Amino acid sequence: MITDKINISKFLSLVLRHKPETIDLELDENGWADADLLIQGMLKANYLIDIEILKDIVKSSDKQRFKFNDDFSKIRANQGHSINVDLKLEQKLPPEMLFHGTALRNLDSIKQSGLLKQNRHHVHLSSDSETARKVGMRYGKPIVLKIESGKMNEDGIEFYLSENGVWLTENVDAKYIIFQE
Ligand code: HQG
Repeated sequence: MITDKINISKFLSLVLRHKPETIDLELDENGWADADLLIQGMLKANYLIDIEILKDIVKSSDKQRFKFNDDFSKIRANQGHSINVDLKLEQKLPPEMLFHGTALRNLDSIKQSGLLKQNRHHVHLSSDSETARKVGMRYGKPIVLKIESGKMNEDGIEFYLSENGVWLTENVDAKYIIFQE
C-alpha cells in the first residue's frame, strides 16, 4: 500500500486533472468526482486512503490544489487540468504585473512564440516572483519572466483567478513578456 501523502497527492492530481480513467473514474462537466468512487478506485490502485485521509490531504496541500463541495461528497482539482472540464472560473482584473517561472532552456522558444498553454487549459501565472521561481525549478535551471498583465487586460485579454490563487490566461504574446530579470 502507498501511504506517503505526497505520493497520494500526486496521484490525486493525475486522476483529477489528467487521467481519471486510470481508476475508471468519471468527472462531471465541471470537474467534480464522487468522493466515494474516488476512494474505492484509489484503494484498488493500492493507495491507502479513506475520507479522513482525503480531507487531511485537501486541507494540508501546500498549494490548495483540491476542493470538496459543501457536504464532502464530491471533490475536484482547483486548476491545472488537461482534460476538458468547465470550472466556471470568474473573469478577474489582473494586477499590473504577473510572473511566470520556466526553465532557462525554454527561453528561445518563448521569445519566438510567446507563452503557450501546452496541454493545459491556460498559461499559469503567479502574483509573486518567488512562487514563479519554484514553478520553474521543477524543470531545471529556472528563469522568471515578467508579464505585462495590465497591458494585456487593456488590450482586451481575459484573466481568471483559480480558487487557489493561480492567475490563468490564454497564450501570452511575446510582446507582453519582459525577458530580463
Ligand atoms: C513552457 C504546477 C517553450 C512553460 C505549477 C512551462 C503551476 C514553453 C511548460 C502549474 C512555451 C508547460 C503549471 C514555448 C510555454 N516554448 N516552452 N513557447 N510556452 N512553455 O506544467 O506553468 O504543483 O503545463 O513555461 O505550480 O510549468 O502541479 O505549466 O514550463 O501552477 O499543482 O511549457 O503546475 O502546479 O508546463 O505549471 P506546465 P507550468 P502543481
